[in-house]
Order: sequence, then structure tokens, then C-alpha cells
Amino acid sequence: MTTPALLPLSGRRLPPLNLGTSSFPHHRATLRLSEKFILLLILSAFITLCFGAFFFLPDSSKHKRFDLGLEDVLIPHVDTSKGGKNLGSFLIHGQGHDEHRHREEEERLRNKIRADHEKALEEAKEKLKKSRDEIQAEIQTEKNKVVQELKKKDSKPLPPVPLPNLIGINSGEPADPDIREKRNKIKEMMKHAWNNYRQYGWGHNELKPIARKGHSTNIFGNSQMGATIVDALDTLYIMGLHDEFREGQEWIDKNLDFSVNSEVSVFEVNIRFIGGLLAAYYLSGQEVFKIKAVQLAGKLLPAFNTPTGIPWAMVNLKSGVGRNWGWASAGSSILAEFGTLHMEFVHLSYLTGDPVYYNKVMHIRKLLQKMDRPNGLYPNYLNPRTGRWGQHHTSVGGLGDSFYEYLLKAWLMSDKMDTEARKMYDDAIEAIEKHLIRKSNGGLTFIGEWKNGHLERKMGHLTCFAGGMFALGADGSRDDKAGHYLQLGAEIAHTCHESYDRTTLKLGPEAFKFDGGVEAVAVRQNEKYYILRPEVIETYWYMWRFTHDPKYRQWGWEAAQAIDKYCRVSGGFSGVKDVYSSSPAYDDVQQSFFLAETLKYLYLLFSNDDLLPLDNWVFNTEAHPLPVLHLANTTLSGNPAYR
Ligand code: DMJ
Repeated sequence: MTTPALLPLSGRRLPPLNLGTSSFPHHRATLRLSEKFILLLILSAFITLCFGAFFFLPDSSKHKRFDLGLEDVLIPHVDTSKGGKNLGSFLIHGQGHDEHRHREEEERLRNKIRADHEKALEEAKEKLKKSRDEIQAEIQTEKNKVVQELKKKDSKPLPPVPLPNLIGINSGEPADPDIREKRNKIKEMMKHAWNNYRQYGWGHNELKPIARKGHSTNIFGNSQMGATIVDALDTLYIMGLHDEFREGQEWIDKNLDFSVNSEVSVFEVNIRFIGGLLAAYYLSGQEVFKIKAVQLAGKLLPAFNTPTGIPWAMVNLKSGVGRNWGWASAGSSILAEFGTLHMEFVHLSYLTGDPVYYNKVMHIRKLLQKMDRPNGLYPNYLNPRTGRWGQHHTSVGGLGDSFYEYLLKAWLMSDKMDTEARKMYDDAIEAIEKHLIRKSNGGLTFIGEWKNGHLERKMGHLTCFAGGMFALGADGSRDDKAGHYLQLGAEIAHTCHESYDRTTLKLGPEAFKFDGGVEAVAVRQNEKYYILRPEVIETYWYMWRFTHDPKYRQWGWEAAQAIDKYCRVSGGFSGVKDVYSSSPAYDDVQQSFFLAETLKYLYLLFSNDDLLPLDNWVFNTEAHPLPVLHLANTTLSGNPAYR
């Protein structure tokens, strides 16, 4: 009938109230009336204001006192009615001293109820007098308070985690004066790129070096999140450009805010921002980078809310609404995008002790493992609603590339404990070798693209990273084929060098063919551009580390000189539209990956191997070095914060 909460107000289970003296019957009646009045008023105020009335209730501390007070008294009564002996005996034997104490207690309580009600009534009346604007302003103030509380919570220090072995972050000075000079030249190029960005594009995502203003692309939505700053940090650090590093850190600390109404690429934000922030954290030990990385990762998580758990390509950082690229086959997500989250997400779980990130990427892996693969190949498109493949296109370049890279790197990053990832990598590479890798008539090894049962004899600049990947994965390969994979890496490096060498500018085109007498040359006009990409130099560097064949330094130096000659302008570095033209037009974009990757790989190529040794560091696909985690197993149980 009556809810327990109403018992104290109706007083049905209390003995008749004795307010201390029978000489005030009128007062007693008035009090009951005023109680009813109070009840009515509160009830009507509640109904009128509907759910918004939440803000008009007396503050919670009042509720608390009220409830507690009643509870103390009611329990004995309830027990009495049940004939209880323990607490109930408090009233059964309610004579003399006990009864007197009980009356006093009731009196005190009654007064308190009355005072509370009167106060609540006054407050309710006051609220009702306020204008709509005042009420809205109050609601806004309450909301702001909540936001502030959340912000405080966000910037709370994370649990301390022992840092992995951070070897070789301040070394690498070559003894050979010629190599030292080359290394210094690369550092000078970095300063030129950074200084111009700082002067003309500071805080924008990228720089237009000719127009001398900020630039951005749709991968960053309409945000201004300083992509170049975040992407460049670790390169600045390893080059010893510490003043510039500090400037970047200060900007990030004060300005990098992810609560923006902007639809960004989950993949790009992960590899550039989360990867960049995590690497900066490990190198410098500055907590701010870790905190920002974790805040940002939280903003990406809603992208995983799909029927399959395969994330959307894009997510709105504010609303959390996700969707896929309009151009992707049948509303699909892209293999190279949802398959390139593993490294960063495992580190996030390691650093926070929160398995949510780890679970997300392992779920993707498990789902992929269960799926049929045509010819053992992974198609580039997967529909996140149905869990079915889109078009059967397979590529080791755009749309596929870093998925394979991250299988290998998941294994390396786990101190080679994640053998499941290694197996997936080995299986995938075997299928790729069988179906996609061919030799041209002129003897150049190339990796083509699989399109609905047909091999397209075309290779992208992006695909050239695979030379380095094969070399990196040689050690630990199945059937002890290390020599074979190192050789394959060398052949890809050679082919990609040819694609540079056969141009006028000695810079590689975006895509090149091996068809009808054409060898490693772009045919279509819209494939002749070079946008400061790193993949060929990346492969030179890995090959250098594994073979120390001086030709890789030579090839790297050729590329560095060509970039300095043809891409350098007074306002920074720009891509060029045609590498076969002696006077090419500029595209007027200084890509953030030029500072993150191209210049970093060049600098490493002219450094000693003790700078970021590959036994201790694994580079994410944007060249951000993350340390090997010596976890007991891949479930992160080695991490004390997780335990
Ligand atoms: C970089 O952002 C990354 O390397 C990514 O994996 C693909 N390529 C671009 C630069 O070319």
C-alpha cells in the first residue's frame, strides 16, 4: 500500500504523536495541516517541473540526513509489529526511562522534519518565482560543474606502471665525418620544416609552404589539432632538438583538446596522434603525453559500437557517431584501417591497466581468424554491419598494407610471445608470395594487386614499405626461411629504387607499372606525383640495419638530395605533381608524415644502430617508436597495473 519511503510522512506506524504537551491541540492540528500543505506543494512543484524538477529538489545532504534519521527510529517499530525480541524489545519494554528517551527522540525528529519541510518549501517557492532564463542559467551552471568534475577526473594521474627497458634514446652519433655531415644535413632539413610550420601553420594540422598558411585534410575533419606537432615530437627528440620539443609539449599541454565537434579518421588519429603521443611519452617520460593519448583513445572507442565490433572508419570526437567512407565498397570498413590499431591499443592497456583497448583489438583479430579467405588472401573491405567481405580486392599497398605490418609487429612488440599474430603473418605472407609477387620481364620483383581473380601488375609507392617488413620478419620465419625473406626485402628495395631512378627528379611516383614493356614507371598522369612519402626510405633503413650494405645509405642520400633540391621551398617542403617533369608544379602541402617518418628514417639511416635498436623498439606504421613489452603473455598479466 504505502511505500516505505512514505511511512515517516504518514506516520502510520508511529504511535500517536505526542508533541510534548496536550495544551496545544490547535498547534498540533495546524502542524498536520501544514504538513499536508507542504506535501501538496512539493508534489505539485514536482509534477509541474516534470523531470527538470530534479534540479529543484532540496540538496542531497538533506535527503541523507532525513532518511538516516527516520531509519534509526523506524527499525524498532517494524520489529515490534513482528513481535521481534531484540530491537523490538526496545518498545515492548518501552516503560520508564526507555519510553522517555524514545519520546524525546521522536520530538527531536518531528522538529527536524518540520524544519526540513519548511526549508524545502521556501526553496521550492523561491525556485518557482524565478524566470525561465534564470532557471536555464542554473541548469547550465549545474552542467558546467559536471563537465569540470569530468575534466578533473580525466586529468587524474594514471596508475604508475614500470617503464619498459628504454634503451638507445640518446645515442647514434656516427664516427665517420662524412656520415655525420649527412646526418647533420637531415637535421637541418627537419629544422627548416619545423620552423616554417611554427611560423606559418602553428596549431593547424599541416602547412601550406607556398601559400604560407595552415592546411588540413578530411582525415582530420574540421579540427585544428596540431597534427604536425604531435607527429614530429619524437623526431625532434631523437635529433636532440630539445627546445623545439619543449615548444611542442607546451602547445599540447595548453591547447590540444579532443572535445571537438569533428569527424576524424580513426586510423589516422591512432597512428599519428596516439602513436606520436605514446612515443613522446616513452622517450621523454613526460606524463602529459600519456594523459592526452588516453583521453584521445577514449574518444575513439565509440567507433567500435558496430554490430560486429569492426570499427567505423570515421568517428565524430564529440558525439561519438561513426560512419564509413562513402567510396568504400558496400559500406565497408578498410582492412588497413581497422587492422592497424593493435600496437597502440595494447600499449594503452599496458599504461592504464584498463583491458578495454586490448579487448577491442583482440576481438577484431578473433573475428578475422574465423573468416574464410579467398586463396588465403585478406580482402581490403569488410562490412562492419554484416561481417562479410566487400569486393575481393587484396593489396599490400593502400587499403591493406599496415594490417600485415601490424601482425608482424604485434609479435615483435610482445617480445615474440604473441605467436598467434606471427602465425597469421606467416600465413598471409605465404599467400601473398604465391598470388601477388611476380618478376617482371626485366627481372624486377614486384608486388601486384589482386582484383576479383585477376592480378594487376601495378605497384604503389605505399607498397614499397614491404621490403623493410620482409627483412624485419625474416628472423623467426617459418621453416627457417630467414635468408629467403631478407632476399625478398632486398629485391623489393631494388625495384623501388628503380622507380626513383627512372624519373627525372630521382623521386618515386605514386604508382608504377610492369606491363607491356613498361617497367617501374608511372603511366597515368595522376600517378606521377610524389608527396614526400617515406616508404622507400623506410625500406632502405631496415635493409641497412640488417645488411649494412652501403648501397642503402647511398640510395637514401640520393633521395634526401632530390627532396632538398626539388621539394624544398623557402616556406618549408612541398610535394611535387610530376616526377618526370624537370619543372614540376608543387602541390603546396607539407605532410605531417614528412616530419614523422621521412626525415626520421633518413636520420636513422645516417646514425649508428644503437639509436633505437630494433631488439628494444618497434616502430608503428607512422614511424613512432614504441618499446617492446616484456609481458608474461599477451593477456597483459605481466602488467602490475592491470593486476
Ligand atoms: C603514413 O601515414 C603511414 O605510413 C601509413 O601507414 C600509410 N602511409 C602514410 C605515408 O605515406
